[in-house]
Amino acid sequence: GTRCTKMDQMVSNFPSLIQKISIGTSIEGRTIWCMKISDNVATDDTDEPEVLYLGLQHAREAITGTSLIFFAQYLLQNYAGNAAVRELVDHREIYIVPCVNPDGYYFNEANNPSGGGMQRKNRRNIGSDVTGQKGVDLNRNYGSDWADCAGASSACGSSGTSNETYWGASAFSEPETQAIRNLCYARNFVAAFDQHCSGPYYSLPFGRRSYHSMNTADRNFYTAVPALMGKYNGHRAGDSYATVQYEVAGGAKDWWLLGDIETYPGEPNKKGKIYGMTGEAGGGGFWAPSSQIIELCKNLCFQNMQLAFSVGSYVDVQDLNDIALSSAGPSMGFSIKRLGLGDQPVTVSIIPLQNIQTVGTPVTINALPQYGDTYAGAIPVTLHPSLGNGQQIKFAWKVETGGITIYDTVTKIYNPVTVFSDAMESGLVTANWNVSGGWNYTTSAFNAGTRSLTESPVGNYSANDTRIAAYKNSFDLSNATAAYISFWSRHRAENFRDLLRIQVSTNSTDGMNGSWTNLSGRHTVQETNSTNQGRLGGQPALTGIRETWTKEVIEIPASFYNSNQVWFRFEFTSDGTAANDFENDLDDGFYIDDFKIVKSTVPLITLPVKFISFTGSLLPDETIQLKWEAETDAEHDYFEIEKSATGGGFVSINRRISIPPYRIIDETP
Ligand SMILES: [Ca+2]
Ligand SMILES: [Ca+2]
Ligand SMILES: [Ca+2]
Ligand SMILES: [Ca+2]
Ligand SMILES: [Zn+2]
Repeated sequence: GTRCTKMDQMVSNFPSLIQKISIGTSIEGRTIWCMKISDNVATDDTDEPEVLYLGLQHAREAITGTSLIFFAQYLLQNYAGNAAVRELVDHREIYIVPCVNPDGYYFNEANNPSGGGMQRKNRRNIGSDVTGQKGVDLNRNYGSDWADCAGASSACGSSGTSNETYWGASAFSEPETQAIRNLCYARNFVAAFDQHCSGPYYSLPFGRRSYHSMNTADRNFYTAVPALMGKYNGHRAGDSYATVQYEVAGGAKDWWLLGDIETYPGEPNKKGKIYGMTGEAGGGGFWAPSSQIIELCKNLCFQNMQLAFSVGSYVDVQDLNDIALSSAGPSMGFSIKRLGLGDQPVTVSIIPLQNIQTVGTPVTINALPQYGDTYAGAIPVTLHPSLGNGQQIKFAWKVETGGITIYDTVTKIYNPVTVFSDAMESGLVTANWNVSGGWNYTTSAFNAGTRSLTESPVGNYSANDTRIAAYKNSFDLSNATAAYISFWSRHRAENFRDLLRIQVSTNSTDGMNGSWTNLSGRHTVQETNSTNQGRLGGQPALTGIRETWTKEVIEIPASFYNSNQVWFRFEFTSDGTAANDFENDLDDGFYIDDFKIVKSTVPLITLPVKFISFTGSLLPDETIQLKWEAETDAEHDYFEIEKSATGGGFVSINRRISIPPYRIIDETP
């Protein structure tokens, strides 16, 4: 009931952005509602890629419906003030069915009004009268591998009508699955997401792993995109068995990818290939405690946005130049890699932010035909003519494709002092690093040259590992005005469980002993463990899967600039393996290349922006609203808002283009 009220409120508050559409009727006669969110929502804009989200196929998995209502509200309420949300809503058609199984949900509501009801299936009048045993499991009723559970456990699916996974009398026997099927026939979904709970996983095709194999391009999509979606919720991705530890037949995700594929566009009762996946959700049990609801909704909101970006043209951008600039007229290199399922032209430009005099023309890449294709290019700039050694240069890569804009802010230093650098190309690892636990140079992966540094040179790391690589000399930051660590990394590690900490110390004598501070960089995450069951503990680390070489840049906090004996190290740690947890508990680990520590020792020129006011306020949903007023010059394009709990190691919260009023929300203060 509450959900329908919320939907009606959203429709009346944002009538040009959201429609509520009936897609069918449940077995007990309730309407199955779908929300469509897009600009000009009444118009079917065939240029805008379509994405589908389902909640409450399983009626007791309460957060699944709640999180999709939250997602819809987030898109609508932030449309006016958040450029990324606005671009997404303007250039996608987002379909959300928050409650596929209204009868089961109402049954739980009627019998357990304060939560905890155990009805999972729909309410077809079949099966025993014991509470929770009637009905058909909707997510075993789809048409791929339906009722084919040979050699698998009963969680795969069951012919027993009272079983929780009863697959129904025939594929698509149920009006609820028919409604989803017909919606998919009628639309052109590129990807679809089926939200379940609980457990921090993305359960990918295939439900029956021995029956199907995946081509390389699809495998690359199903590796890169779930890794992005899980950046802040600690989800780990794999097929059904790898994640939830049982196989599934007749699930939505497999039918989306494999079922009823049309041979020509618009063929009746057929659909295109839809990149389907199942998401579980963190937190405990089917009915998350109220203390977890907001956090879970935020985590799932980020995930849902990442999937929506990925159904259209969407790319990763990497800044290629060294952090130390030695030329007054450098050519700034970039590479882009296709991450999205669409392929529109990509335009790359540079927004000068500090100490840049002129910028060359933007570069347009017309096509990246295959998933994962890359393109490397460069844009020349000239630096401010009187720029002194040690001064900072700041700019942003602005990457526009299919109506989506991606920014990447870059800091460089003009002729800094190089404290230490290692391209990992020559000699023994012990010439530069004090190592424990197996770190060594390797030829099996590299960003440049032929070698990199890795914590597990032979195969996977082990459980309960601690492996350290420390730069073998301390260094002097007592005269520093800025100091940065820069390196490239590529990694496969169990998300939020197996971690690479980037650490500095001022009281070590060998890089091993002493007390250490974890630094945050561009790609580190530092969530708490409240719903993801991970090991981050609110401290920054690199973790998860990133198979593309990625530049990490870390600002050493100013609190270290009073020490002439600073130590640096990488600390890799893994959790213990757990039964019934995750198949890829152990993985290949981290590769590090082109490592450099630089510092500046001159007084730094500051940005040409004068702040008039700056205020922060705590909103009822536990987010922080920041507002400010400023005088900016004409060259100024946007504000990058960064935060830190310690006065150093700032991480980006958001960006705001330079059109007042300046206002952003920190979703995770
Ligand atoms: Ca539209
Ligand atoms: Ca190298
Ligand atoms: Ca592990
Ligand atoms: Ca390895
Ligand atoms: Zn479920």
